[in-house]
Amino acid sequence: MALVTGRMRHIERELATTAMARPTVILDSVGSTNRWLKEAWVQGEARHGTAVWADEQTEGRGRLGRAWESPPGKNIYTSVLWEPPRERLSGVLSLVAGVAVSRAVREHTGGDARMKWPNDGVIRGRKFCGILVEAGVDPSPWAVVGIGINVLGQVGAAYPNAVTLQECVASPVSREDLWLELMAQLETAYVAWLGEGDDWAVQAWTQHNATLGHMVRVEKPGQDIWVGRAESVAPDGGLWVANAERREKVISGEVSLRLADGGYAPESD
Ligand code: BT5
Repeated sequence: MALVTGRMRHIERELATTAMARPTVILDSVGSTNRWLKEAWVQGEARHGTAVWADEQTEGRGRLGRAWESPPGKNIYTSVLWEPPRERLSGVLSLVAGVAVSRAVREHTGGDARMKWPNDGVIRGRKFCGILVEAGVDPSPWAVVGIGINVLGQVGAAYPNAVTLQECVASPVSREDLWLELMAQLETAYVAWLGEGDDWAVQAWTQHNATLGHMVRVEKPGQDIWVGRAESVAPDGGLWVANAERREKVISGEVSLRLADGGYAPESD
């Protein structure tokens, strides 16, 4: 089993937050940080801000039952619990988390990190990050915000669209420092969204996106594939796509989004 680094163990002391990542549970290995945190919350052992960070996941998950490759010693696999007001729970949470990821990566590495709708962090047209937000209202509103960031080394050949941050930026990337920055940015973004509303999240997300303005291919399981221009992101996190014949709001969780030419994401805007 991988050994968590000494710094990772004591990292909570270096946090610049008041609620986010307080407390943080550090694990050598876990099935999925999202599942672990959800279970802790159900058992009354997690509250708003509680975070978990694992060195390795043996059953890391993406959307629609897909797998998230999570080898030890290289990356960030982390989940944070949010307890937003019931009426504020929506797909916008994924945008709020995306804002925090791109700001943290820009701040820490200087790299041109962007968000591909709905939940992928991309740099130089390849995926370095996946966000999985799971939420519910029973017995009170909760959201588990799961973030996987490829930091060091290389991702397996099975994922040709994937990249690690260290492959894209010149200076050394520290996963501990990046995680600290991510927690600070999650706190800032959450507080701004709570106070200023969903439009704040849409605007902030739009600033660093790799989707709007591009021709995209909308693929819903069991339905015809169509191509349109990605126009805007709605306050509920949906994506407006339009062509001469139709205009539709595409909902996250239902679709895979590709560029019209089949590419994964633009290299730059
Ligand atoms: C995501 O799903 O991108 C969300 C991934 C969320 C992972 C975090 S890690 C911490 C927390 N705990 C969890 O169990 N999950 C969260 P989706 O959009 O469905 O993309 C999944 C697809 O990305 C896979 O089908 C692969 O094609 C690709 N993929 C898998 N591992 C990858 C990796 N490490 N880097 C880049 N792409 C990957």
